[in-house]
Amino acid sequence: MPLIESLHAREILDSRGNPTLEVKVTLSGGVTGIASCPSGASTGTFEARELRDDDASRYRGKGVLHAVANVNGRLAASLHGQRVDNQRELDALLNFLDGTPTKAHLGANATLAVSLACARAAAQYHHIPLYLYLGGSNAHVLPVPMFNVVNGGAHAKGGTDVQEYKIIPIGAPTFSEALRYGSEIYHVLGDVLISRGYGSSIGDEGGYVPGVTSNEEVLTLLMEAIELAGYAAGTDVAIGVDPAANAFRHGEEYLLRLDSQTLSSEELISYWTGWLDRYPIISLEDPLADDDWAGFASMTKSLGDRVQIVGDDLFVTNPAFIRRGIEEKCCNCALIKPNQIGTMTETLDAAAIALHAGYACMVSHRSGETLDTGIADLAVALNCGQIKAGSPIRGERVAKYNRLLEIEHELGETAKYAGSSAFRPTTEIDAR
Ligand code: 2PG
Ligand code: MG
Repeated sequence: MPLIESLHAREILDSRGNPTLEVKVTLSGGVTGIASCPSGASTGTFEARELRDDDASRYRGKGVLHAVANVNGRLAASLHGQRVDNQRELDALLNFLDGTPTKAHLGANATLAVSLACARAAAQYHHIPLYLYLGGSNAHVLPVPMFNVVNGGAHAKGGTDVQEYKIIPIGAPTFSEALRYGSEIYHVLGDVLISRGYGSSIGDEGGYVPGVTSNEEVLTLLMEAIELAGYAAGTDVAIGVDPAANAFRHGEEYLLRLDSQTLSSEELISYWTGWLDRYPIISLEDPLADDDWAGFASMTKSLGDRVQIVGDDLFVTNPAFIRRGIEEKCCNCALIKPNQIGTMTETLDAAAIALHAGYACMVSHRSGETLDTGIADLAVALNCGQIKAGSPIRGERVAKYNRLLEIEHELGETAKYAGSSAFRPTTEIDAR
């Protein structure tokens, strides 16, 4: 039986140079599993709590030594001798030991790193890849990668109000070809920006931060780069946007600084509708703030059969919030970020609830990342067909895409690239 012998956590740095945890679990026979936890900048109000030391004398308060101590102390003692390959039971134990609804006591950064490290060790013990361990023997769908090629909002100070502009190679025949499309367009876009005198500075997720004069201008630049690279916008490559609207919500209104516009929730919906009319946008994430459930419902009703509306800050990968979304018919896609909820079991539950109701799911990285590739395996495990992991540059971003190349190779003939079939805009949410 694969029993946990020891757990050991260390403080490491993420891609923004802030501390996070890496956890190693060792089984009695010597098999190990290692995992680390990412960190967001534009976080949803109700995300599970990331435990930071708040000790200003280290890392400007962002140290994670308390979370590390929680793993090396209480969790190591409690998990010693437990079966590693019963993920549900292990994660239930983590929740029990934490005792809060938000993992505020142990820290979701501690629990997620432990949960994922255990899943890796279990997969390793059984000699199967992580995506098969998490997803079962039918895991075979390679997700459509959404490349965040222009960064703004909380990921690029002084950039656009809109946080993410993504290119989505829906028309590629395979994942590896999709990656090639993305890389080529990324570099052509860089040339276009330089030719306009926009510079080539880079944001947290590897996207450019051009000095445009409106939020919409980026879309015209993307269209140009897609076509210049030799692809058809809309059929080969579509566009996705994550405004992350919490960041520009002020009181009851939304302030688009770059456009010098202050809009109500209804006016902002019209603003996005204009974009849908003019550009091949197939995915729109957090178009409204995360307390605007009524706005999301109204938008899903009017636009849900035209575009994928993604709940990120709205749902925070939390089964309870996704259930509320289903009840109130908000969105038709759930973003899936393991560290928003803090265990692999709850992540899998959140996705299962969404998929069962007819929602699409998009697995996602965070803006502060590590070299951990767990989300690549998770996307294949879910057969959900969508992943966003940033631009096709920077080690912590390409690690996920390169892991997907490896999985594609491993699956061989049985690998199926999701392509446009992964995007099923609908207003038909099943509220059973
Ligand atoms: C988002 C994410 C990832 P962050 O809003 O979708 O791109 O950003 O990790 O900063 O929350
Ligand atoms: Mg988001």
